[in-house]
Amino acid sequence: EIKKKNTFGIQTLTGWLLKQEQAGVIDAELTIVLSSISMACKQIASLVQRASISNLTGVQGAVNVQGRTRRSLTSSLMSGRTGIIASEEEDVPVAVEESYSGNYIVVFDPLDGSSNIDAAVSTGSIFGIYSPNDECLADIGDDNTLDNAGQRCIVNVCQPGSNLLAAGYCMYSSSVIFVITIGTGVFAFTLDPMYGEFVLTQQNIQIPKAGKIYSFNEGNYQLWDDKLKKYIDDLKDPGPSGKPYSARYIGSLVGDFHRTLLYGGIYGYPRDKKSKNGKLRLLYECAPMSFIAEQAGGKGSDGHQRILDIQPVEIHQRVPLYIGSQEEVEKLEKYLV
Ligand code: P6P
Repeated sequence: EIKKKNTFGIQTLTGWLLKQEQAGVIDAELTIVLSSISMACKQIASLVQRASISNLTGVQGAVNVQGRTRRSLTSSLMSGRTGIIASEEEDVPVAVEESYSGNYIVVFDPLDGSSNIDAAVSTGSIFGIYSPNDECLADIGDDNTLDNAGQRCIVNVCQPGSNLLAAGYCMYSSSVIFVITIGTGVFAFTLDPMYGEFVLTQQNIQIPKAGKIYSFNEGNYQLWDDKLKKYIDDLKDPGPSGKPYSARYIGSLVGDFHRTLLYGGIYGYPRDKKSKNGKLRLLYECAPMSFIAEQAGGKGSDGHQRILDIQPVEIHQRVPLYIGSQEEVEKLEKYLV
């Protein structure tokens, strides 16, 4: 008996987005924005995978790959229905020229962890999408950047993560995985190199409620405050189970987060004596990742409050980040009271 291969079981990202649009979860403009982001991520994936071949490694190489990924993501967004974009690479938000512009506000980090490129360690692009904001676009300066009159746009880009409509990342690793939430759970799509499409590989991902993996750069241990040191010391205590936590840290937020999303545990980038607010950016690193974490049943905290409740006051604002399994983040918060 010939087994019927269920060719209709494969769902591409494009097909999934169209289904969400048909179901009224997202509108046509947002579908276009998300499609253009996924297209840009495919381009970045090939850039990253060929970095050492096309001489994009080493300091100058890293600068080039950073520049090229930024241009690729920005230009792809330009062709989308985006109104304003704010990126780690731009000092101020950039307005998309009138002819292309839609209304959505997209914040992104084109290539997080890019210092890992030379060693071919996982890197990633992170994005978040906020609701349209018409009057904001009216203030845009002639050169498409937000001049002083455009301060309201800055304010409108600086929205709390609780306003996010969609968030996601693309991880460039042993496989290229596009993870997205539009507020209805977390979905993962793996790039099939055979035909260059992202195909649905995991749906409604749930972070394990607890996990004995902690992901911190302990090189900063001496700079941390005593309550945090006590928390880390206690994780190493084998305790009655006889098994301490395991440490896993690759120095790339997207790779460390994706492992935490699937295996459970906690990733942390604390404040320390040198960096009063830690290192990671609220708008285009911590908030999008926290939206994903919460949609998967986990938590994202600055140690005292929900990341998604923080009202950004500056585009490149930094905050401490503790993110992952609900029970692990809550345990950490108790130590920091
Ligand atoms: P450190 C990469 O530069 C990054 O922004 C995150 O991707 C990563 O988790 C963190 O910084 C690594 O920082 O200080 O441990 O090298």
